[in-house]
Amino acid sequence: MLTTLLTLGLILAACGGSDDDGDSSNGDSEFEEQTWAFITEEQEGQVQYVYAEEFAKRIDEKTDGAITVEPYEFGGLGTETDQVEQLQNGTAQLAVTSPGFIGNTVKESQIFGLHFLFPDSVEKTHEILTNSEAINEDLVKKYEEIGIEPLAFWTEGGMQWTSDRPIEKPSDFEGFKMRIQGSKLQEESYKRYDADPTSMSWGELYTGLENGTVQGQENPIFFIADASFHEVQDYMTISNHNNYVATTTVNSEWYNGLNDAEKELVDETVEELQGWVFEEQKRQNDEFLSVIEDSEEYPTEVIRLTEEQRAEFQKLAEPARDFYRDEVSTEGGAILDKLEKEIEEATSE
Ligand code: 6CS
Repeated sequence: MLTTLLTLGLILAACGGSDDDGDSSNGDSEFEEQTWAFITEEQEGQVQYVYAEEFAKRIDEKTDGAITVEPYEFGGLGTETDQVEQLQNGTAQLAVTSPGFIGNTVKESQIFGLHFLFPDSVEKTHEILTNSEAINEDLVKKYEEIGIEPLAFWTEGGMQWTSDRPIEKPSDFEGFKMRIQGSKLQEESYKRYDADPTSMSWGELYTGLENGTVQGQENPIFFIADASFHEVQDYMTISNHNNYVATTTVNSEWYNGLNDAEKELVDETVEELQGWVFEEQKRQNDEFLSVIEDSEEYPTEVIRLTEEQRAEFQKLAEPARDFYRDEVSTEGGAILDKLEKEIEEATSE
């Protein structure tokens, strides 16, 4: 019921604009008055949400208040997959989406679920996500096929494991009830370590970890601390086995219907935010590491994997690339081949 009411509110906000007298022109701006809904999978203060807020602030400034962007937190609009539908059907104009949830709709996006594909360095990963042709041209086409236009791919930071037991080697995962977001490839990746993966929305995760429905999860450090997962977990392994890749996406029909000035405004702002969000995730991940390490009330042992330990996981994770090529999509296989070459080039510089 609450979700229905909130969704209705979102539709009205998105369609209604902010003009009481029905006149949608704006004397001081070249832009028509209008309101765009921007949904995120996170809550106030968290990286996706502050990204949407910063986008809103810049659009407001550039249009002298003619265009209002309304950021929506995760929680009120249904599950993460409901949010993908809201973007697809145009209820929302913009959204930050994650491959772990959109992966069953845009199969090829599951590429981001592969462990040890991107370099250990978050800076390098950011560069690759920003410049890769495999991602920004080939993968983009796969989203377009379902009415979604991705405008930027960016990292929310390296992924780390939290657990109820120390995770230092692949056999520590044996029979381990691991929470995943929901894509087939994430499932396959954890099966490679003999873990027992279970899909779950992050809205259920704190309780799931507390009552033992799942024993561990993966996320960037800022999210682990801000969502308080460390309170109900005893260990955090700094594994950087993967990156949390977020995607700035828009409804294609809406985007293609924008006039040149509006389109330029959106594109330019997304481009500006690419560097901004890199710094923001870095700041949050650095700051929240101390929150976890210094907590006396909820002590969490932080384990830092050595290169040799990471290599053990990497060896088992590699064949998941064949799963992606053979089972996820043969077209995706071509994207992966190209991306692997781009990563090799970027890391040998
Ligand atoms: O673990 C998750 O599902 C959540 N993690 C992040 C970093 N953002 C939103 C997402 O739903």
